[in-house]
Amino acid sequence: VSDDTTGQDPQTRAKEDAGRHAAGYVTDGMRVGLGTGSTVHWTIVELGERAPDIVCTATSVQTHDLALSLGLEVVSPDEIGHLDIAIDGADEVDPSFNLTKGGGNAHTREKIIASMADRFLVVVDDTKLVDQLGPFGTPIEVLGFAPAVVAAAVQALGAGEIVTRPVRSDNGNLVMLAHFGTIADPVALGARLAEVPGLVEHGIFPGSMVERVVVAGADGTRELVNPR
Ligand code: A5P
Repeated sequence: VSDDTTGQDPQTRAKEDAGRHAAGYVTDGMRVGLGTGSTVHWTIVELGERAPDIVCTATSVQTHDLALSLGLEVVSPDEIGHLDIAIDGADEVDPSFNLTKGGGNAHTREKIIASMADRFLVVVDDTKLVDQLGPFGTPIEVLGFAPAVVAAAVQALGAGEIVTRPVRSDNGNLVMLAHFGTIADPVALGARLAEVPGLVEHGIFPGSMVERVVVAGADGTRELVNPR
């Protein structure tokens, strides 16, 4: 019998806990990168409620519209230039803080925003923690010009099934999910994928980008700090 009186299932509640917790890292005067997904959604809601004096940039149209609707100031990445902090979700997190991202088709913009930030924080429920990246699949954003050529190049790097998603990215490109099985060396695979012409961006984020991961589960919220 659950004692949850909020009506939320435990995973939804964990996402809200992690998302709201991370908003505590945002203080007045900061330039803030806002990620995409159902966990960082709660970071944005918390910021909207608290209304600190911040300027934001968004990793997707969805996040842009949410943040604006909550009264946050949102400008383009070029206008903001540099970020004090970026906060985003993830689809997989391994023990070295490597991430799979792109479950929401937004990983290209998310990687740009994360790369602009002094501090990159990740918010997840504990189902996202994995021993090795791979089971989710690796999202790849691909130019529509020669998608079969790109897919063949990705298969040559070890992918089995590659599934094209029905929805394009905010950039108008195709997004595919490439299945490599468990990935022994995600940083090396990411470097190989980055060399494929026509592959705009892949969803492997090296752990070196990540400062900490806020993880929520049934037993509460904890932080994994990357020793880097
Ligand atoms: C968006 O493309 C992804 O990188 C998201 O950050 C990721 O899918 C996390 O989503 P949830 O927080 O909804 O699980």
